Amino acid sequence: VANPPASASDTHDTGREPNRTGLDPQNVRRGFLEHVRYSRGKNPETATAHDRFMALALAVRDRLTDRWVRTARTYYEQDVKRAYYLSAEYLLGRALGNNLINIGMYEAAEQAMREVGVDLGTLVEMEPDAGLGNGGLGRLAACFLDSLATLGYPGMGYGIRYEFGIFTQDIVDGYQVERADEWLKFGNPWEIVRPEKAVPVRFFGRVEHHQGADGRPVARWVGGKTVIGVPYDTPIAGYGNNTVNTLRLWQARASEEFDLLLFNAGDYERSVVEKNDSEVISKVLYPNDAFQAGKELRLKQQYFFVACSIADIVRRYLKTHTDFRDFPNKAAIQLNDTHPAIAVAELMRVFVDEKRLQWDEAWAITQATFGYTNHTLLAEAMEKWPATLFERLLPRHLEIIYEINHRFLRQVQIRYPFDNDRMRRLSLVEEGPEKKIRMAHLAVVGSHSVNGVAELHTNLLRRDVLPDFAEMAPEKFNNKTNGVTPRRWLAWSNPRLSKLITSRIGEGWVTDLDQLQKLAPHAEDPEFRKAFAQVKKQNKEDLSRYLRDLCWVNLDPNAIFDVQIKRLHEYKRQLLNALHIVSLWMKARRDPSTIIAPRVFLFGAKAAPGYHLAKLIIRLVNGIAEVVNSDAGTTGLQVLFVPNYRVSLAERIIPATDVSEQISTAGMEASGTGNMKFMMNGALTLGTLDGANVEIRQAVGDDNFFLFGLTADEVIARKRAGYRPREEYERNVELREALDLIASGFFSPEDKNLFKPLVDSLLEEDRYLVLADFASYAAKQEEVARAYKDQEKWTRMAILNVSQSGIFSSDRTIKQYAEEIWRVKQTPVGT
Ligand code: B1N
Repeated sequence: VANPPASASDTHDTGREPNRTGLDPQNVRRGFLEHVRYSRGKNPETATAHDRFMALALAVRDRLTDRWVRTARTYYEQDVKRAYYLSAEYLLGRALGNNLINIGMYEAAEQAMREVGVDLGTLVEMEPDAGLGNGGLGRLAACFLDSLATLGYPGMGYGIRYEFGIFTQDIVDGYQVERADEWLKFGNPWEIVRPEKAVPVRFFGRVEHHQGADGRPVARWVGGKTVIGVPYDTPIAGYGNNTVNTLRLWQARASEEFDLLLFNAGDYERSVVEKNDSEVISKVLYPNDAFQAGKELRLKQQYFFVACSIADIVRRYLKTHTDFRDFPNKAAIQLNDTHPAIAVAELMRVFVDEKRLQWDEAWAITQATFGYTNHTLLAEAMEKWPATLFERLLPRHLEIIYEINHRFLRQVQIRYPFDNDRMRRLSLVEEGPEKKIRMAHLAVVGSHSVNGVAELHTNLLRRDVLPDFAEMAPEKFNNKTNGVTPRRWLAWSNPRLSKLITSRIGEGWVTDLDQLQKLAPHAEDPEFRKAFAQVKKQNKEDLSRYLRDLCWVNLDPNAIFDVQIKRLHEYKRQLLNALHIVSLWMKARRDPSTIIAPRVFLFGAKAAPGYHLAKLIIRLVNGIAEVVNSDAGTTGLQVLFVPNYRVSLAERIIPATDVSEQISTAGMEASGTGNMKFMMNGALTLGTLDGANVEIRQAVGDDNFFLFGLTADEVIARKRAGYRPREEYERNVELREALDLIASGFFSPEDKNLFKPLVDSLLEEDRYLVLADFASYAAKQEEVARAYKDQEKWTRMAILNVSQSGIFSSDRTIKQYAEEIWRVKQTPVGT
């Protein structure tokens, strides 16, 4: 990609030379050296590796800046409709490599660094992951930002600038130990703070009702406390174009440095406490994935970033408009799950209370503006807030929610007279010992679009979770199957495979992933298969080297690399994987020839700090690893729990994977996105008919997918029929032996009863049907091992997986959101 010349007015503005931010190696080298000196205050000789990372990152940011400014100007001048993505989480990972790839200066940077005696790979490793998310939901938001920019859509992300992202995980004596993620400690070279765009946010207080001058009632939310939201902007560069969009993250600041009244009264301590109360709002990401803890601070976080973002969006609209009739033609707001759902009430508050719109007009505009994406069917993840909490924290919003509910239920009553049960089911308010606000219901009634994230998930959403809403407003419901960005998850993370692919079909696949289909015929070419297998082997060697230094283990790169990396959750069934490993190992002890093909089992997973059973599963996997790895009689089996799983680790592991474990109980995993990354990198999926696995299997064909387990409907039927896990245990010798060995304390010699809670939960309830699916899983695993022995056939299957992965590009997903929900248009940015 050629460096766009700065426009005449740009250079005139600053008087800088036109090629200050050129992309050729000489220019990059000069930019780097200047930042070493003038941003870091160092000589090349005294600069640390971290100084060098910062200097290069700043040189890269300089090279994004003209495009960033031009992008903003283009959207403003053309007054385009924008898509606003509201998300409590963005799991961005590292930015340096991705930005180098997207603006087409990776090779130039590599050469520039070589010329000054610096290894680019070492600098890349200096960058901490931006871990402002838990798992799939946050990573999806990050992939969407990449696709929006690459496709040239006017899109913007809003969220929270957590000072501490997802915790760092240490493994100590087999247990997870959490440490604070101090990602900002050494500075963040990508962000720009914009204090002039700060927004005040009110909490608590009370509502006063008056008669307005126009005779209409006026509500005034007064008193309470004010917190300031300060925006920090991060550039999001498209691949191979001039688009640089913005991710705007809000940081909470106390409204005054400290309360002067208190300070002057001598109560210094209390004045500083108040400051803490405000600034704690953006302190830390809640580390729960698909679970609602119901903490007041969490609701404060949600309202905080929503209020800031809505104010920002309305302010931007009013720069070019005088009334709100055109608002839905200029702004589409997507709610990433219900975490920002309070935005529905907040936009109504701004319209009705501040801008004095009539309720009905405000409501029509609001509905036309919002779309809601649901990401989970799990009951324990559904956000419901006690009305009492709402009343204290956001008194005006509770009134507005009651008004929305009143008007909505009246419509229900007209459509379904005398159906009180239906009214109770549809209400935004759950009655019971404690009144609660159902945030999903608020999001559904406040939006014109409600989508699930995979076909199966959307169908289950319609049928089982929101059936009354789907019946009343079927046209709202739609599916948007998730996707992942091929820039990070193939071009950047797997350079060997990328090069091989490009050598056969050209480089068009990077922005048009369906072109990977052109690889299918090459699966029949023995030369291509050989090169493909070689790439996988080299990636496995790289990973083995990395894990040797990190974990002090020597993994066999000739073994099958069988990988399960995702959050630790009972429904994801890491336990099924672990139980099977125990049974494999027991068989191999009796007869080593039962090891059909050598295998390395890799796990990576963070458990929510309060999720005791999940943490116990981590301890179990480590207990199993200790035994299996030290048993000289079963060298064909290795087990490793890789600590601190995160985006940058996924980038190393996925290209080296042979078998992708996607083994959730059918009907529980809304989509999954790791499954797509593995497929794109030539791993074969061992999976249930859950989430997007269904569509992966459809795309690649049954012959190239290892399917096992009950279907979602069968899971429901089994539970309805009265599932008895102990019967599975009695029936299956291998399962029984494995469970008995765990129960005996063999993997926890220091505490024989350590795993009793795990074994008991499996034998007594087994909510996720681990035992019911065990036999089917074990049988399919045996098939996997036999298939791997035919290397030619395996490689053919792997190539076919890559070739059919095009539909899982987030570019496809984002085009569907843009065309079918947001109605925003691609708006190229000129040079
Ligand atoms: O969202 C991903 C899906 O691919 C996964 O299947 C799904 O589990 C994940 C509350 C969540 N659903 N719900 C959450 C995260 C944090 C939180 O505080 C819920 N994450 C998902 C992308 O669609």
